[in-house]
Amino acid sequence: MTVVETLELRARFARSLSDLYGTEVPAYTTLLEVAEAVNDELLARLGADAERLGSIERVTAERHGAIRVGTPRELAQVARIFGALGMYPTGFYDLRDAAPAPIPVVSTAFRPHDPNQLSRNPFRVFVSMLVPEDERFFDADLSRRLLDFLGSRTLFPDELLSLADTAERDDGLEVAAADRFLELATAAFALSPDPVDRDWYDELERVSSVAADIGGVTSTHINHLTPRLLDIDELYRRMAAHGIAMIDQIQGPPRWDGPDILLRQTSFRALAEPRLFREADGRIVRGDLRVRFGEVEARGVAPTLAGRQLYDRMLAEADARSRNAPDLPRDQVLRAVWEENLPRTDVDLARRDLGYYTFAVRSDRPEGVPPGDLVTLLDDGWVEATPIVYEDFLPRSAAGIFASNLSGQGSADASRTSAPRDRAWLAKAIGRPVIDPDDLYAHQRAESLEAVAAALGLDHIDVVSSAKGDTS
Ligand code: OOG
Ligand code: NI
Repeated sequence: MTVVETLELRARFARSLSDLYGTEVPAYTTLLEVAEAVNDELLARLGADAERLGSIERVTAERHGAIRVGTPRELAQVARIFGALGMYPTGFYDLRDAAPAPIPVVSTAFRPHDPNQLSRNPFRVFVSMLVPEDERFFDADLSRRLLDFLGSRTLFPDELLSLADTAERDDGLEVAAADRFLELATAAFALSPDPVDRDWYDELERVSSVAADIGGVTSTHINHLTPRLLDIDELYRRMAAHGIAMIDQIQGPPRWDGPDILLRQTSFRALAEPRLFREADGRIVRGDLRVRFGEVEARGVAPTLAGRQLYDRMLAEADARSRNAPDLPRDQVLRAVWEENLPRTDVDLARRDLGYYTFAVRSDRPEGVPPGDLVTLLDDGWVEATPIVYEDFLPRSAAGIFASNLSGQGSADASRTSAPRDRAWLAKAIGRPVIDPDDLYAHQRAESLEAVAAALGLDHIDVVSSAKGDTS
């Protein structure tokens, strides 16, 4: 019996979703063409340096998707479908107190964990779940009606879920079952032709257009699919020439001449898409909704917790400077802060334990007794560092992307009680572990250091140097 393995299922699903989305949103196809041209040109110009954070094959196929669901029951079903594709809930993002606009959702990302799987196909999906119990957004009456509505709809057919369970159990599916699974899974994320109940949708939209997009319709859909760029600034410039209006700025870190960390993202505004509506008097009419947008991203080095804290401090510093000098371009303010605070080389990011790297023994290492700490091993040319790519998301960018595509401001009453949610709550609600991404990066680094230690005959390598009193 021929089996389509998990990796191939994931790669085929990513392609099939991309094909579907391209037929639904033609601007996405333009985006892909421009993205591929920009990546190829950068590769031609920089050669191997362009592949520092992933091979061109990986980057060309790389996408993240975003979908939105209503309840833990629906999220648990999503987890079964992505489980079949080797994608697991990773990280917890609470967008409910996000600036510039709160969104009544909490989110996690489904993605592969194993570095080898990531390098072969890193498809990931950011999945947001509504919190109808949050009184800051929904009063008791609306909350109850929303929960009833969500409780009575079916997003995923039983056949799809049962194929997903088989695939997850067996690490793949037999050929015909794989075809059927991919067909059903793709169809589950297509835009539905069902009419949208106008009054219900509008009522939710007054609270939040994301709430309306989730709870105002009877199905879910892929909201966007994001290709990865090697040069996001160049894409930003070129999209205007294709007549596609981008949001005001690139979210996240600035362009600068040191190593990129985390994630830089930008998007084009949601396009009006034709939808059918059911009016209060029962008439079915044509109209449109603007909820789906296009997004691109560039990925950098995964920061350690210390690096992440530094990132948060640098953003706060940039915000303070922007308040004092509102006319300065944001990118320029950020770049100045980056230049003052962040090391300019990978080796320095690794030495100061701000970024995650894997390490390998150099073929031209010195003779003699190797030192027992990482900083000296790097400084004295024993080991080399390879960046670990940031595979996750950034809540502040996510909030910026959400907000720049909202049709209205929505309404939230901050004085009312929120419903507490965190990673542990989410894991319990969906009956699966939700992994802390930092554990994955730390584990990958630790494994590489163990291999280095074994090769050099050391029992242990200290990540932070005590030898040279290095505090630079
Ligand atoms: C998700 C927004 C977040 C990202 O890349 O940070 C996101 C959504 O619009 O549902 O996709
Ligand atoms: Ni996105």
